[in-house]
Amino acid sequence: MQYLKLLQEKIDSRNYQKLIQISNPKVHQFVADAIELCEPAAVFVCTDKPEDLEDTRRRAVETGEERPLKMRGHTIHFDGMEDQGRDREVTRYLVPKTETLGKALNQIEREKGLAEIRGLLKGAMENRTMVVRFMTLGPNNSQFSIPCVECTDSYYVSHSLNLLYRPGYEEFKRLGPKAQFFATLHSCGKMDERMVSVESDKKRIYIDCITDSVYSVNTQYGGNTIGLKKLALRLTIRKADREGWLAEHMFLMGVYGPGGRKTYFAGAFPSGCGKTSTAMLPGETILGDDIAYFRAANGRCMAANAEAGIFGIIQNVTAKNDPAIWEVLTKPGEVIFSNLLVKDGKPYWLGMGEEPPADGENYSGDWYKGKKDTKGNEIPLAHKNARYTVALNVLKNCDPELDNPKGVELAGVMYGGRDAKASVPCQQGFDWEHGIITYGASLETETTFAIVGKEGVPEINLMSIQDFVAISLGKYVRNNLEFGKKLKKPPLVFGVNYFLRDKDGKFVNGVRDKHVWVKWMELRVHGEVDAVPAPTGLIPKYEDLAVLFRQVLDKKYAREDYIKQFTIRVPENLAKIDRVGKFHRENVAKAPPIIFKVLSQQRDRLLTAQNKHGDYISPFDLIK
Ligand code: SPV
Ligand code: MN
Repeated sequence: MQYLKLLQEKIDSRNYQKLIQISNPKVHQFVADAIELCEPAAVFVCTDKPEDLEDTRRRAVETGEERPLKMRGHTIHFDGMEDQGRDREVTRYLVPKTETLGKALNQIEREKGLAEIRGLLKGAMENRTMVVRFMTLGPNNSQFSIPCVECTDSYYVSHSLNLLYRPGYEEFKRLGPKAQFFATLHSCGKMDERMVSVESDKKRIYIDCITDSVYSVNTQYGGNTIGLKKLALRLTIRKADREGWLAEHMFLMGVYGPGGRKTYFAGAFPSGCGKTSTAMLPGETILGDDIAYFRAANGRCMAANAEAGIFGIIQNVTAKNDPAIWEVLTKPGEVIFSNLLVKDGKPYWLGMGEEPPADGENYSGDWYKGKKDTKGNEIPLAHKNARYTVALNVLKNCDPELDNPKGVELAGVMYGGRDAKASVPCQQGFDWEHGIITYGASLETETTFAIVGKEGVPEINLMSIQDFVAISLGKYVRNNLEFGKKLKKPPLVFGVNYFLRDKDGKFVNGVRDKHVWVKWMELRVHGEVDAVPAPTGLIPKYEDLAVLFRQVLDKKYAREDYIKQFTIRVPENLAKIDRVGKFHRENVAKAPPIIFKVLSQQRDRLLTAQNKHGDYISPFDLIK
């Protein structure tokens, strides 16, 4: 066969032997095509063996894509100035001429897109080694497991895969010739002497749903290049849609309750809305911080983390608020830092609670306070999206069920937006449908403040997953609604909002209050506290919160605080329903009619309550 001949010719015999031990002809074809297209100088097939993983670690430093820091095991990687985050503009679905995915999704005609991106990848790995990686999404030997292969010319990407995913070489061998898998082909493209991709105008990330593969070129930022992260999530959502389960942009955590019992929750928050800080609440356990899979098994909702590590935002990580991750970031062990400031081999980031140096090296090269970019804007010492990459199991609070092939039973789901005006800090949906629609499908965040003190413009980010939904948004919501019907006892659905402000623009909650909400949810799951029916959901009772504030935060909880936080703001909630309804009517192709029905029932409840109690309803007026 032609492709086997090519593999034999282009790969040295040791690596060729490693490759053909996987008996899947589609894998061979994918690798052969990658070699033919990208023309690497050598090919390294990385197995699950410690010496192969070590080789990746070492080469990431030797090539200069990472540099060692003072602390043993710590390295720094820089992405280009124009490559500091996921790039929505140039991330496109390849869609056949006769089809469309609806106007909310960025797409390009498949043949045209393929020609463009393959053109950019032609010869892109010249003088470099192509690494072939086999990994899995979800725990191994499990219904959740999805095999993935990635060919990349970046040892930084390969090193990140070591930390973020489960090894898959042995899985591919075990699965034999017929296994279905996701494939990613990535090249950094042209790099400068700092080993940073330079042709950012030619950055492209194209997703081919027909062949379950992704092409990525002229970029290094993890969210654009680590195929198993957000690139595979898009393919997974389609697979889950075909197979009747859910792939979600959610953390997973264990919450302790009375007597030491542990209850599992998932949570979806758009970036900057408190996702990681919730998943890492001190004293609880973390099972995942980004991508969760849900499957119905005998009427129970079982959940697993697609990943095995964290690619986390480092801004504002402090010793006081984030003790578990702080310890990992300041002790010897394997950590990749990216896009922060380094001075004398020590990393510095924004909001770390330490005085930073006035110069050093960062993603712009040599940096000094006051340095400007080409547009005249001041370059901060570290990027706001600077990250750390670590394996989850190095965290003291890592949940022991991380690799359980059955997953964990999920008892609750929370959706958290950034809403200055309307939503109370914590409430429970009346049922699965009401929660999914009025919290998940209504999730709003805010655009950045243009003028200090002025509130941002609300922006809907449906279930915090809008960027990754590769089916129509309406179908995606419907799948969530239908999923609940497969469960004997669907997880309770909660809406949280850490960003409610009073009329003077001050936040009505402290940053640690979220811990109380989570503990309240745990008690609700076990039926151990009552709730007050409000027009927008079931809200906590003052007495229960007073006990929890004392227990969890050792704080006295005043009635006035409760009133301020849990007053139902009718006009603001009505306005929110209008925005959400408009969004679904205009942007959600095939929106299920039930969305409009549930929103309209919510409006009726608000209007009835308004007639009786006025525009601003104290929670105490609702207890009757
Ligand atoms: C996010 O932006 O939602 C992330 C980081 O989790 S990225 O890998 O860039 O998607
Ligand atoms: Mn994410």
